[in-house]
Amino acid sequence: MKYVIISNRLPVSLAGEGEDLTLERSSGGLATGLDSLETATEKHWLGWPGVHVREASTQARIAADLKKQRLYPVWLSQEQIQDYYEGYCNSILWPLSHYFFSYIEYKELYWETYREVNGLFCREALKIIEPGDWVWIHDYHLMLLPGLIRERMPEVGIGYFHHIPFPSYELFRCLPERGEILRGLLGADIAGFHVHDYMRHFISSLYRVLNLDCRLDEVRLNNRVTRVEAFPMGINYSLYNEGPAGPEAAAFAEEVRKLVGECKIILSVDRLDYSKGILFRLESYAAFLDNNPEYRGRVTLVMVVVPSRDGVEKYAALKDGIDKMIGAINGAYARVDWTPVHYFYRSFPVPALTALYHMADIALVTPLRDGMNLVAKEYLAAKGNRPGVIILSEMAGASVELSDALIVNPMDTRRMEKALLEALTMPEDEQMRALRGMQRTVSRYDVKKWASDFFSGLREAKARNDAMREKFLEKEKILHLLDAYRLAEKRLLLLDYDGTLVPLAKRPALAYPRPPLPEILAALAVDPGNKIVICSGRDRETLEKWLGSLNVDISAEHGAFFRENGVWGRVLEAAPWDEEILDIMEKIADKTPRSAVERKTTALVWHYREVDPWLSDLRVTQLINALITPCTRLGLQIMQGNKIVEVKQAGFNKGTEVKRLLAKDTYDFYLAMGDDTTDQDMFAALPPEAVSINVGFFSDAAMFYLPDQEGALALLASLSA
Ligand code: GDG
Repeated sequence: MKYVIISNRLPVSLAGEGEDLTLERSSGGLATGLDSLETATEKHWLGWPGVHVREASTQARIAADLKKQRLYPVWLSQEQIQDYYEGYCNSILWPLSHYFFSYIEYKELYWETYREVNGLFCREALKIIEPGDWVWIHDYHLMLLPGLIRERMPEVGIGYFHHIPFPSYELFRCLPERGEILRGLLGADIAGFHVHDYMRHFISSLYRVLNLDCRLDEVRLNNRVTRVEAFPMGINYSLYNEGPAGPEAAAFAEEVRKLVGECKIILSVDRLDYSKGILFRLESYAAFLDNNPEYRGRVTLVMVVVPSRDGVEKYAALKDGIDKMIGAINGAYARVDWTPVHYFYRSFPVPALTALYHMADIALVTPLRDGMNLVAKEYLAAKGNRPGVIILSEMAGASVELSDALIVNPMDTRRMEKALLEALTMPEDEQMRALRGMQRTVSRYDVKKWASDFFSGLREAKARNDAMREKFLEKEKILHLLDAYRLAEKRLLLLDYDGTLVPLAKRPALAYPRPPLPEILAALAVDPGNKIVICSGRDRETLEKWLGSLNVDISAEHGAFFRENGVWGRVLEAAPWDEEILDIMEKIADKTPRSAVERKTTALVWHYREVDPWLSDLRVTQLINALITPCTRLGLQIMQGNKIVEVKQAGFNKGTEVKRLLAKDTYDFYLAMGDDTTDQDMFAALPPEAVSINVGFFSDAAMFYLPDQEGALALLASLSA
């Protein structure tokens, strides 16, 4: 067993050139987090090394070197780098996910190459993944990969983590490939996001694009579940916390102090990216200098911009804009003894970066959108016991945890300007109080905890999928069941109607029986050893009309009424419906298009199968809230089923019907099939040896499950043959 990490980039950096090119391992946050996982387990990492290498001999030499460190390169061609990485990833998915819709440059070729490269990653991955391994796929570059690996290795544990925001459905729906992307992600046992907002957007896309049902944090597709969860990524806390004490950091700090003199330092650190809000930040700093002349010469902005994605046109234009704006600010406000903005368009070694963090009086972290933003957390760790203030964008995932920061809207330059003043005048003890609280959070939920929490989630999710596979009624188990059926002499067959004998229909009236169902039931009924009971929540009249001519017994309205040998009996007396309850239900139906109220003798049902999921969620909550008081007063039960809310008289359900039947007779074979929550009562009331089958999905109460209604009918057909 080993861990196989797959990300677009391998954690390596480049040294040398041409024939002498070598790749050295770099230890980013992710690598540190993974290193901390059970050291006994091997960790293997697959990804693009970040460079184009044409010569096969150089590729082979580098691959051999990397392999010693359990790193495996996926070599991309120049075209693939351009159309997959710079194209689909960074000119479509990135701007879309960061709400820069107009920056999208859509080309079909980009998508084709994205698919091709995901396929290439899959082929390379399959060379190293073995059964029993744990696969962890990272980020938006590889969203098809979980599904591709799942197709070839149905039982392997796969986790996926999304490092950037998952956009709102209204944006995500614009992607022509939205369905394929979502299905790709659902190949994972668990899909992780930084914060719950992205989970919410992902789940709403699943509802609306794939029409899938999510139950709390689980979504079901193809007889498997994918768990959806938030895992806010942390940092290597000790690296940043201890960094400023090192000699390299101290020497760098001295140089910086010489450069800025006594000025208070406002620090800004980002990769070059339009999502980071650098221009708005500069604008608010300029406004601050303009409106607060007393701070000129007393503060300075140290701006680090790390070169990134320079192959994408928008980035080159942004770089130009930043250069010009900094030029304009320095041109307008600089004095011979003071520079308003110290600008570094480069990357610093980690010790230097930690020194900057430690010295900075204010960290100005104001992305327009950011999945998490680790700079904010690194700043807090590096501050140690020194006061400092963090001004943080509400659009960064980090703002969910770091609520003690000065939270700003990064487009509100006026608010940012005020926040700068607030930070500069904040008493030190207040700064320390806020820092301490946030440091506690960041040190506790560090990158190790993040990685280990993710793996715990993955293990649980996989265990659930394994348990489900166990319950799947596959061919061999069906043959076994047929044998037991044939050997038995006296059998009780309990069959739910909707969703089990007939497919669920848009409207209840459309689910009438059609061939071959009547023929199958008739054939089963011919056997004198069979007692067949159709156990439904439907009313007597409909069941009588649809099934009355067959030689089967019927239980209607969840066991309130029963038909035995053609004669109807009842468990309780019907009472007229309470006006208040009727009124509540009808009002909800009136204001919810495509929903309807069904009146039965012992139950009132609100059906909402065709209603938009967001609206139905709202209405279900409203309806249940409104029903609780009158139902409690009248002793009525509120039940939620498959796209229904039902109010019924208490004291009976499909389970009580089973008990009534068992009290009257004994059998040597029991079979129950159903698909809804109400059928779980029926399963639970049966003797332990009974064969209970949940249709549609795995259920804890049933012994087996069949994935669909067609399978359920086919099973009955085999029994009747
Ligand atoms: C993506 C998501 C999410 C910066 N300057 C230097 C330097 N850095 C390092 C920082 C930090 C990293 O770069 C930047 O991480 P962020 O989280 O801020 O942003 P992205 O690169 O956009 O990362 C983001 C992240 O994935 C993780 O899931 O938080 O939202 O967009 O670690 O320290 N490192 C060095 N010198 C520098 O000058 N050595």
